[in-house]
Amino acid sequence: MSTPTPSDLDTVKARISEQIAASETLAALDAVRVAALGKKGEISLMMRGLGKMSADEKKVMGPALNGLKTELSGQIETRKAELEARALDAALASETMDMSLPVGRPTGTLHPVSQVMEEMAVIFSDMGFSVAEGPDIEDDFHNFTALNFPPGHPARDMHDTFFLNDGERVLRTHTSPVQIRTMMSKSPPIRIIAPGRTYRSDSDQTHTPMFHQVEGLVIGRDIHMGHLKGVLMDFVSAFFETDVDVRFRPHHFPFTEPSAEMDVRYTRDGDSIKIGAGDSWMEILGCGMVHPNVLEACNLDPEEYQGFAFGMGVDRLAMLKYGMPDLRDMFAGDPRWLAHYGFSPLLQASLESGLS
Ligand code: 2U9
Repeated sequence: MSTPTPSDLDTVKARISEQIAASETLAALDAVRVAALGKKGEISLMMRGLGKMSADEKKVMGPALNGLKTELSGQIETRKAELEARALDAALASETMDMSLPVGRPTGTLHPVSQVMEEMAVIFSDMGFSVAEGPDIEDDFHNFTALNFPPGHPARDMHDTFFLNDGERVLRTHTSPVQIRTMMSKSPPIRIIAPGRTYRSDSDQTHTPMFHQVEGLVIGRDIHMGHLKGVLMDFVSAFFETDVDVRFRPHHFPFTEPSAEMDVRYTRDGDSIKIGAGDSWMEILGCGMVHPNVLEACNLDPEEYQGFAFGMGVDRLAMLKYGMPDLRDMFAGDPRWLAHYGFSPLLQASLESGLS
């Protein structure tokens, strides 16, 4: 091989530059790089030839070869960046996902218990109530003592109440401790409902050890039984979405005095039950004026403040409204039952558009 001259390098540079520009893929570009600048590449071999040159030749060709190497490396990097950007653009174009497209028909449904709790919250918010919540694990004071359950009352019994292993704490047997906590932390006027899970050691055709309640509490000045009747009569008619005839029967609860149960008129229509009118009465909730001892336990003066409270079982009301025959199916988690009795999670219950 004759000793190359700087003008030979111009020819080499033009040829390799053309190959770089003509490379359409990263693999083709890398092949050009290896053939020119790799260990046994054309430029590398020419650099190795420097050793055999005269001192004068070296002085000219040394810097010329280094310059060529730097120049070609730069061209290869530039082309590589171009090809990588082009590959990214192509991938972005072919792999795009339109996040605004609808997902199709949702397969999950809202459990009837959730739906009914939602409906109750809508009805009571319209009457100025807000929703309050509290812990499922309670202490004796909030679950029993503050609610005027005397020591030794049967409801405190091991047979009815789930105790934690410490023998102190309990799974709340009603949501009433939420109202106790509210009365102790806020001042009247109070208007709340307390929906949630409750627990009693009871299991048969009409009882599950976990069940759902919605309770309500109103505390203010000059609150009386008339307010209680008005709120509850309006509630049942809104809930069953029809005029409902009701009656109040005297009853007893430790936490209210006087206490009552409210019945609704109903009739049977074949297998189904029609609420509103008819010759039969069905009990659907308990209620009463908050007992003075309960107000005092929460540091409220019964001479200054009065209130009414009510409580109802959500699971039974859901069965009544939506015609579910068996309580235990509610918590079996069978997807076929949920597909049949469940509600669309996209439709919000509202008084304007209808509750269900
Ligand atoms: C406070 C004061 C009073 C809540 C009330 C009832 C009547 C009632 C039952 C209905 C069916 C429970 O789910 S059920 O078994 N509840 O009849 N609950 S008055 O009274 C209160 C609550 C809190 C501070």
